[in-house]
Amino acid sequence: MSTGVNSSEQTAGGAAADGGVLTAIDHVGIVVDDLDAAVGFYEQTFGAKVVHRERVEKDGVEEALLAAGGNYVQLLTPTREDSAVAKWLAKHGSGLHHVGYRVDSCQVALDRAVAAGVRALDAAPRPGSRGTTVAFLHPKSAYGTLIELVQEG
Ligand code: CMX
Ligand code: CO
Repeated sequence: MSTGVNSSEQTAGGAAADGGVLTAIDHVGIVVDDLDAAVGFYEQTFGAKVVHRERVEKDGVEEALLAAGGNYVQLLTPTREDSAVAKWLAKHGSGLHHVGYRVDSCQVALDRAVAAGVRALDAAPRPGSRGTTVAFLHPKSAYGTLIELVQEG
């Protein structure tokens, strides 16, 4: 998979050459009230293709991932009333929910953020969808953006 426009500035291992831990935007997470309708919108409007679909029980969501170059659009809908996404949908309606940044090591990126004073929602990296390892950072300590750190594998 392409690592995006900055790939020439990255090492073979994908680490940012400047020592930073963000290697690409992995995905944008968009919460919707009707997953099939939202998938249809991306397919019909942009010819986008669904590359993965999964229920993530821990997060109480069903997701559809659509390819956008080497990156993804992650459409999410709640599968249970008490999930974070259900709460968010009830309050805001459909819309942009979080940004997933790709990192080489979720643990390294999480440790660095916590050391910098950012509030982590996950004490340790945990399984995400499609076999990724992820950790979330609280939007209130990240300029109003829910941040997901995403490590392949
Ligand atoms: N983006 C920006 N701000 C957000 C937010 C979001 N996605 N979600 C909540 N907030 C803000 C709220 O607006 C609220 O701000 P105010 O106090 O100013 O009103 C504050 O954070 C608290 O929000 P809340 O509605 O009381 O919600 P909770 O504190 O119960 O939960 C959060 C918020 C971020 C801790 C919770 O949503 C969470 O744990 N999220 C991470 C897990 C997740 O979202 N999983 C689904 C994604 C799965 C995937 O990508 O694979
Ligand atoms: Co996500």
